[in-house]
Formats: sequence, structure tokens, C-alpha cells
Amino acid sequence: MNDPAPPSAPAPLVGIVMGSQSDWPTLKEAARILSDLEIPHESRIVSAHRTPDRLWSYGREAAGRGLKVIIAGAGGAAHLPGMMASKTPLPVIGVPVETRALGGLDSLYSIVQMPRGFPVATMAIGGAGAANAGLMAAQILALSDPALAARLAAWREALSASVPEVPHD
Ligand code: RP5
Repeated sequence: MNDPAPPSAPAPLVGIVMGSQSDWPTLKEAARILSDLEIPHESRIVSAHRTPDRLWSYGREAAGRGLKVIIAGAGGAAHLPGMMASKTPLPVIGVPVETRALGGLDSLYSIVQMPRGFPVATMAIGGAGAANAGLMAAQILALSDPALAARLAAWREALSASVPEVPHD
């Protein structure tokens, strides 16, 4: 878990929230992408069920603090992304965390089936979904940040270049 940013650090543009410490191995995939792309971000444990007051204040204050996008990951009865979307006008990207009991289908269904009016942009289950959440946040921010758009284009080119054309044993 990252420590609170030092005073000299740039204000975070992306807030990564998760329901539990146990979600961090998944959500840190999003944090890694944001770090690679030099996007200031913060990571916090904010549980819809265990710390509902923290969820309320985070959602209410997020836009005013300068955040532009929220990535919210949770597992099981994964109410955090949807409740966060109900408390902030910022785009919320949901990450279903894989669960032992139901493989993350419970998380996926809990996050993706939002009622009309309060969308959550739901990613795939697990680490790939978290990494894509980081990339989706980057793409949103890149719409108004040409330098970031260039870093993102270079990141994608490097990924393409890393894929061999011929399979090997
Ligand atoms: C959810 O319950 C969390 O998002 C986590 O995925 C799941 C299990 O939490 P722990 O019991 O591991 O803290 O709220």
C-alpha cells in the first residue's frame, strides 16, 4: 500500500480504491500502469460495508480534491464501485476481484449490473482487468493531455513490438 503522498508530490489525478487489503495484489496492477505512464495517483482501502462513512466522504470530496477518474475494485458482494459512482460525478472504472468461492463471477455481476443512471465502466475479472482499468484511466486523461497521449502511444507500440510473430516451443 502506498503511503500518503509527500507535500511536494503532484496532486493525484486517479484514485484507486479497494474494498480490502486482500484486493491490493489485484489493484496494484492498475497502480503499476499509472506509475509507468507517470500519472499521479493514490491508493486507499474504502469498504462499502466495513467503512461506509469513509466511502461517503471519499466519493463526496473526490472531484473537489482534483481527482479526474476513480478506479474501484472489490470482490464478492462488490458494492464499492456502484456506491462510489452514486456519490461522485467522476467516471468510475470497476474492477471485479477474483474470489475463491465463485471465481469472481459474483464480483463481476455485482459491479456490471448497474441501474440506469449510474454507470460503472466494468473491466475483466482480476489482474488483467485492473491493468486495463489503469489504461482506461490513462486514455481518459490523455484526451486533454497531449504529453500523456504520446507516452500512451509509446507504451502501446512497445507492447506490440514485444509480441513475437512466430510461435516457439
Ligand atoms: C470485499 O470482500 C473486498 O473487496 C474483498 O474482495 C472481499 C474479501 O475481503 P477480506 O475478507 O479479504 O477482507 O469487500
